[in-house]
Amino acid sequence: MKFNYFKTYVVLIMTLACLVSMQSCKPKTAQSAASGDASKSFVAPGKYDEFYNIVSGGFNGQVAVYGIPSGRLFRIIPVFSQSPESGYGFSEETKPMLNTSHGFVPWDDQHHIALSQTKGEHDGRWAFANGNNTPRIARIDLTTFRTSEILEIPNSAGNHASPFITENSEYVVAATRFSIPLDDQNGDVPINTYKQNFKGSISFISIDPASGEMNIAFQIRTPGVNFDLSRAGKGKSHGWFFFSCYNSEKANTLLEQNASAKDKDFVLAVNWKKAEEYVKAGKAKKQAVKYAHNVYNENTHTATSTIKTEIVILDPADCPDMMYMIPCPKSPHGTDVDPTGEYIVASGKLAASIPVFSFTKLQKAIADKAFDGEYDGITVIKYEAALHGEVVKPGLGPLHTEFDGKGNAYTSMFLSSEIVKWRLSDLQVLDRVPTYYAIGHLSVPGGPTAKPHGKYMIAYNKMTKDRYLPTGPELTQSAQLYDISGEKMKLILDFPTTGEPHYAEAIPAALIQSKQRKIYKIEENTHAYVSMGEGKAKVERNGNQVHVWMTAIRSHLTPDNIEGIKVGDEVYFHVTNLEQDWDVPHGFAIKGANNAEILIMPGETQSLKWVADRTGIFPFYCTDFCSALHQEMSGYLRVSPAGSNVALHFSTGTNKPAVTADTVKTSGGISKN
Ligand code: K7E
Ligand code: CUA
Repeated sequence: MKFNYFKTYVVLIMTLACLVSMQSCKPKTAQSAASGDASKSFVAPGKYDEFYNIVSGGFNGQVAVYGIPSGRLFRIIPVFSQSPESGYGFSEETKPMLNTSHGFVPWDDQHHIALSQTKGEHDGRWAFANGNNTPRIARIDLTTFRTSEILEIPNSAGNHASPFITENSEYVVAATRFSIPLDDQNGDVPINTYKQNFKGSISFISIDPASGEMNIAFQIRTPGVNFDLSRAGKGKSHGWFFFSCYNSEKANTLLEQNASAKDKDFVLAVNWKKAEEYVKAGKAKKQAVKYAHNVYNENTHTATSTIKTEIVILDPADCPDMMYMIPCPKSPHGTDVDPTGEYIVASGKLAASIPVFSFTKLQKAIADKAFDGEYDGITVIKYEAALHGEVVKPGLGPLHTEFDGKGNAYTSMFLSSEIVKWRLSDLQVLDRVPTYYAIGHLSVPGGPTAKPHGKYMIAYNKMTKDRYLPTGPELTQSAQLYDISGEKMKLILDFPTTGEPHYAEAIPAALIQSKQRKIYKIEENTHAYVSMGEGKAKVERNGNQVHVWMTAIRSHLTPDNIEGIKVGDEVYFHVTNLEQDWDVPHGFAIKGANNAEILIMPGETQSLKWVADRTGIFPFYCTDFCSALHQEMSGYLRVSPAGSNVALHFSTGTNKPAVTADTVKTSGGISKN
């Protein structure tokens, strides 16, 4: 099929008009939006949802968990953010999770989710999530819905094409959005030396099959383009990865024009099995870099952060046949692989059509040497030689494509605010529905796997003007649920989301539900400051640091009277929750704390640092309504002047007479009921 330049031009003008106004074009059919069969999304009170929907939070740095089809919000998981609700990123134990080579970075921009797979299907073990801004990948454990690990990515800036996973969770990949001088080069160069000095990189991060732990197996150095998105091959294309890239112009200013100058950019096809061979053959060179690897240990209940200093990197010049560039109109965004692994759908967000590449044809093109020169030393495949065909006039601003496992694809159209359903075999458009408005990603449960559950589709929208009750200058983003079980897509539910949703995956509840961790066994708690029972509660001073070994059980804290703290002391409350029942967290908060509360799960120990800044009495209390006597679950801490001789003293349930330094050195009285 030939490119129609005139049509392209007309569509481009329309596209640019939308872009310039920074708005998507509202669908003309907006008025019909009120209809929809809401009963299909109804989950009766007391009944469970069919799917967990794990949704990126965009600029809030978190991940949210919803039920599908109800749209119920179950949990917000702090990942690249501090959470005043749980103490994540505030407690002494979890602060190391947010450590990077730049120090403590408590925010990121979270766009993509990848669920672990076995044989091309979801296995319900882990969710991976990217941080764009300070390049990182996190692993969330789906038995605890907590962040277990965060790995920083060196040689990267804007970790956008990430994380995308292979069909047996061999790797998650991370390709850089911004090319930059590599980390071991002198980066102090004029910005307009972009073409000489700026390089891209792709990281292949291995996943330990048992623990899930991530490790940068190798990187590939690439031309200085911008990588946008990616998908692993599967089935017949297992062993390959496909990355969309834009800014093949290598512009370093006014990208909205200068990175849109060329008619085509590329999809980079990487043969990662071949890359593995090159690494084994010793072709990868060591490079000195600096990146943090943070791991949370469920026995010590503590994260450790390790700064690593080396990776190995492949130079494509040393690795023939490892990767190829496929020309692709025009500033492609999503690149998605269908369930069979045969079709690679690249959505040129400024293009008039959607090119669909064929893996079989790509292999043939390579065998036949159907090449079209080189780009920065990388062989370019002839566009037509790899092309299965183009979806003609799909809509404006195609971004992302998901699949239903029945031979159909669903592409989100940002500018024309719609989803277009089309057939993979003959590329015919079958149906289109409006979204409200400006859809980014979309998700079919199991959509990126070899076996999608083609029943629902969820759209994630950037704008909701006129759609919900307004809330001042900032309006909510939203998700919309469509029934795709029939020929026509049907809107069945709208619900607001937290943060800005980008990608999301949905997974059958049955894969996760029964595996939930209910408690941490207290006998397995090896935290350095655990109190194994109330009798072990104590307070110790070490210079101006005071450590409080505290326990929490319905409905008291031990100790609950603490004296002998002095202005300037740093007090560490190490609170062990002695409960061994499901869903009985206790919280801990103290007046004047500069950080947050901590919320401690049964069997867990967490620590809050607090500095005594003035004399007085400081109440502390449990923040989680844990029993009828929750309001009684509290205590007092007395702060004396810096030079005071009030001795350190602690108790629960005993009202000893006032003590002085002469009578008590370090003592405690724990009442036994
Ligand atoms: Cu399209 Cu960052 Cu995946 Cu958002 S990206 S929409
Ligand atoms: Cu413990 Cu409220």
